[in-house]
Amino acid sequence: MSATTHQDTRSQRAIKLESKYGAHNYHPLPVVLERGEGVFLWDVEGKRYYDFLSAYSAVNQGHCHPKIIEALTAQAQKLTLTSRAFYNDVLGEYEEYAAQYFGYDKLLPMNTGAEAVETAMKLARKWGYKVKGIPRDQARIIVCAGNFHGRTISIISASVDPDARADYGPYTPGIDVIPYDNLPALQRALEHPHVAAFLVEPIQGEAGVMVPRDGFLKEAYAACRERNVLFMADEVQTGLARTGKLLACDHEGVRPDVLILGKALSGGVLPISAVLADDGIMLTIKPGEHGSTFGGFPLAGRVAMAALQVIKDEHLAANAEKLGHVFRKEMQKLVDEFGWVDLVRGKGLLNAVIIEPRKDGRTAWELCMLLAEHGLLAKPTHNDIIRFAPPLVITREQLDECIAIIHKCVRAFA
Ligand code: IF1
Repeated sequence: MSATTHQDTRSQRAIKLESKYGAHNYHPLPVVLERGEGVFLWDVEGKRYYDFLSAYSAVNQGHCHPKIIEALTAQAQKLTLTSRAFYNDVLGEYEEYAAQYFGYDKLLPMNTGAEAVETAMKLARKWGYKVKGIPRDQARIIVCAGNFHGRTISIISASVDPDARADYGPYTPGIDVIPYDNLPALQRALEHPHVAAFLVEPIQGEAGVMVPRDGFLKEAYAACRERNVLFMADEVQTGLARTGKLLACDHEGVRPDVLILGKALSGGVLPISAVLADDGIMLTIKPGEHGSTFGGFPLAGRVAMAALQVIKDEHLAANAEKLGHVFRKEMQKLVDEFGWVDLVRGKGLLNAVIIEPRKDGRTAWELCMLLAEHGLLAKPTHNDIIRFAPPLVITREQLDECIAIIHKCVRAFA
């Protein structure tokens, strides 16, 4: 027990413990959460907040969704993990359900988003050598500047963000970076004969909800097809109804050759991710050539099926589409009224508002602190961008209340 003075609140004690015993790889808002339900979170002092981050779009279904928790607890009483050394009665059912849900031949189950992206990169290289005939160890993968695909060495080798990349070299070779939302740059990069895949976020989340121009995804897909290059969509953050369609690629009718999912695939209950592809790509990986201890374990299978069913049953994509328009319209009023609220952009309920630093140095961080005081949790990315992404189960009344909170805080911040 670390010594704490009596006047320490429970929040202060929790923060002190993390500081003393935990790695300092984050700088969280000073809010200590204890309970979540639907769109709401409560801190240890009992204060209630609207969650406008949704754990970076992992709780699209709302916190502790009863149907997902029920699936978790029921399976947890029976069998949690077998490893893939043996079969179990859940994995095949889950793979069939999810493969048909998204319209692919097969699913490769992993755990975190980064592991799914790494799996997709390995699959692209394997397909590049075995099917496309790229000379051994010469395969190239094209990525976009501003990307965020995870934190592993190969993924940060594709990053241009100094914070994500600095002092982690030497970097994985075979990665070409082009500007995002730039078709000519992609076409030039595709001229290289050894390109196996183009890995892209349909909307760049961490970069600040960068939405490409209409048609970019469709034209990029066509350019890849022309060059026999795999179009791999990282829908870890944009997928699962977040942008107003089941997948962000659906806005342009693009069917990725390789689909990467994570986060809300579990409704925020467990780390569950997946890579989906058709047989011509997926079967290039043979038994023993890839795997994971927990990948696709029975608990994950039951939870993921429940999480996906909730998205359908509760029409989360339609709700995100409808309320996203309301949200951006109301935020635009702030852009029109305050010169330092630069712009709002996004799709569905993945939106960002750009807040210019104030003359007295206050930034989006201070505005987020003010929002937290008023019961709404959001966190800035890259200093001046606030991402607003509530759980997709939010109602119109709840959204209106949150819009009023944001308006009130922006006015007070002026
Ligand atoms: C952090 C944000 C960051 C992702 C996309 C793969 C992954 C992510 C499009 C990897 C993860 C998380 C990671 C978390 C903060 C958050 C994030 F973009 F969502 F805001 F960092 F950029 N593809 N995004 O967004 O999935 O391995 O984390 O399960 O690392 O700080 P993961």
